[in-house]
Amino acid sequence: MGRSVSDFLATEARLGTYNYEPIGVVLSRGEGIWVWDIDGNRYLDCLSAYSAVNQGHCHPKILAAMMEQASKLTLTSRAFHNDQLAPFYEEIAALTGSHKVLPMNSGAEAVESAIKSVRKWGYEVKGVPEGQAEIIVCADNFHGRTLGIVGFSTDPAARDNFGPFAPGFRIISFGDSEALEEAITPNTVAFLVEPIQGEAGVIIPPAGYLARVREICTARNVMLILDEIQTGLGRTGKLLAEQHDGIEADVTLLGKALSGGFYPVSAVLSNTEVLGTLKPGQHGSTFGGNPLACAVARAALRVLVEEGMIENAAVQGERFLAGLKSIRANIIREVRGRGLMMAVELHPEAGGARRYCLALQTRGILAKDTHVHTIRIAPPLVITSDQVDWALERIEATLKQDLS
Ligand code: IF1
Repeated sequence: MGRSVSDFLATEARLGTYNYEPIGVVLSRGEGIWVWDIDGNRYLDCLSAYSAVNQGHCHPKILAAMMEQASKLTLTSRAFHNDQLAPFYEEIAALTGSHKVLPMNSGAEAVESAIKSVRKWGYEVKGVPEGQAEIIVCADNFHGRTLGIVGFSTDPAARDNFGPFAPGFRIISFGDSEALEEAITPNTVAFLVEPIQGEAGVIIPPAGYLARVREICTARNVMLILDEIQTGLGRTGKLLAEQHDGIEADVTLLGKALSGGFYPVSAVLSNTEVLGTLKPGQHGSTFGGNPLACAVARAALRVLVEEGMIENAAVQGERFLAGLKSIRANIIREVRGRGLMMAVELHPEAGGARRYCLALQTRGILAKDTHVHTIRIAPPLVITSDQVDWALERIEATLKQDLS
């Protein structure tokens, strides 16, 4: 008899830092859209590790690439070259149309690296006075958990009692292009924004917003940095969410599904100007661009494209969203989504989304609440129509259930 759920949870409570409040399930196996707990119960993963397993859990081809590389060479540091970095650069640049790539590890590291690079571009190319560079961000943003990033968060839980913070950030409302125009000064070097705000609850900006933002940034010589760490790599039904608006960012940030959930891999992708400012000794990381990360990322990108996951996300996302919108339940305030990045916002009278996530768990679906009243729905991009219908049936039953 293995350890019980309560034993796992007690040990975590005793020794672990209490910085998460997980749902009481202990997972031990994953395959495609399914995960199993230690008692053998199967669940549809409707969180996909916050869009890090877009390719589905334990994708066999990514696993094979990881095992093959892990048995040969895992880490050399960037003090030496390795035979996986150049092919990774070629493949990600060709796929995204980027001119320069900076390989990092976590999403937050990619965000921090972009902030450093664009400030450097501001001083050395745009001519902003030393120490005066400004970056515009949006209220309700989520870009990671480092001190630099939480310094421009508007979420008290993310920033309270972590100060003092770095200066040089201006906050505007999301979705308001006029606010951007007004906030730009001669010292503005960049606008950093998520194409769709994920953590905020899948907040989709008005049609045309990103296209207008692109025009403004071009006209004012301000770099547009799109954080596609959650929206990118097929999640919204396109390779990059920016493609819905037919624009190209100056700097694009990727992470999460860049490794299919096998390994922390992130990347800053840019035009030549921004990343061209970094010279030897000015930035780096022990694991950034290591051969194992590159081999895993190459496989993760390959299966995403070759197995039609991006197109499937568009087709199944349309089906899933229409199904969610057709649910007649008084507690639903709004259903939002693009591709397989979806959310169901409940009225406050419903008593919070968490209890509905717990009820979903009893029906074999794992989902996560955000900002108290919203249930995120983001299954792996390999989900089939039958599985969408299977999920919709259970979500509808749960949302119609009287949990009072
Ligand atoms: C947690 C949230 C999601 C991100 C975007 C950068 C990062 C993230 C758009 C940083 C990371 C993760 C972090 C994780 C939970 C999850 C999350 F709820 F926190 F906000 F997805 F919405 N840009 N998001 O979504 O990437 O450094 O984590 O690799 O911190 O609880 P990271």
